[in-house]
Amino acid sequence: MYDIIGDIHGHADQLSALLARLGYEKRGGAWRRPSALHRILFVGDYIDRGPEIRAATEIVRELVDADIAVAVMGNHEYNAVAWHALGPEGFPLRAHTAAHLRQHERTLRAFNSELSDLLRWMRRLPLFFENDDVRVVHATWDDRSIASLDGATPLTDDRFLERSAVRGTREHAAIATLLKGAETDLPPGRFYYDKEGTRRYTTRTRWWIRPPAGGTVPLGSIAMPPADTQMETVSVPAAALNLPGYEDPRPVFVGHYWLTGSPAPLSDRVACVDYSVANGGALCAYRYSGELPLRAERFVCVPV
Ligand SMILES: [Mn+2]
Repeated sequence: MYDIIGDIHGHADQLSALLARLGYEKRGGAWRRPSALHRILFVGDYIDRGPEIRAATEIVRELVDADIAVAVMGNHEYNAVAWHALGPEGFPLRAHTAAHLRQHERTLRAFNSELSDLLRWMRRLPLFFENDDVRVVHATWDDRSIASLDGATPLTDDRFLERSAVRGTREHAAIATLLKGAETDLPPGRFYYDKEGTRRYTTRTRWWIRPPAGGTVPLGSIAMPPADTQMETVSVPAAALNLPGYEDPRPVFVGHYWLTGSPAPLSDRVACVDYSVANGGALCAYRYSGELPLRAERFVCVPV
């Protein structure tokens, strides 16, 4: 029995409420689960944006330490590690721009910039998790990216961390794909504005779909929201798309995509559990017990 929990972003109250709904409770200072068969899988993005980042990370860390949960890394944890690490020339690996600061400042404030313990923990988070039953990654399951890594926790290596901040390296490509999502270029001249008002010339894709070998594909059929609705009418050459597809019999659970509306799987074996708690939405979990196809009724959300 796996309870896969979506992006928390410092919303400790909703996390506590969701855990209670799922039958987890803290008694006498120790976390208890509904049964010894239950296990929590967190999909990443514990920090930034929300009001109780310290409390949220404490709960996640307690559950991991108690061997009740596994927590994988989200792009916000990666970005925080890179923000606080210096490259060989003495500059931060993630530039301290205004836009990057906006994403991270709530965490800086919550910890009074005393993040060393949290940073050590975040650096050790695995980039993905898999066992015989199930797989979890923050944004995209991509066998090629995973094969390019030296194990699930490559960021503990200083050299890997440094190189991951350099565009064009295999380390950068793997982090971008696994934690930020496979993207594809929009046709020349096309763009849209993301939720932070930044112009985007690429779109996140429905990476689990393998496009046909030849011909063209309507962009709307492979683009992930948010995107320009006019893209529905634009077709791109299938050869230009580099989508990994997903055909493994084990289901894969992701976060990251800021979904809204009524929770439902993305395909028969791919489900996103991020329903935008940091943007007025819900904190959701999927309670998985071996069923395929995955089913909308298996989502548990607060509020709702
Ligand atoms: Mn994310």
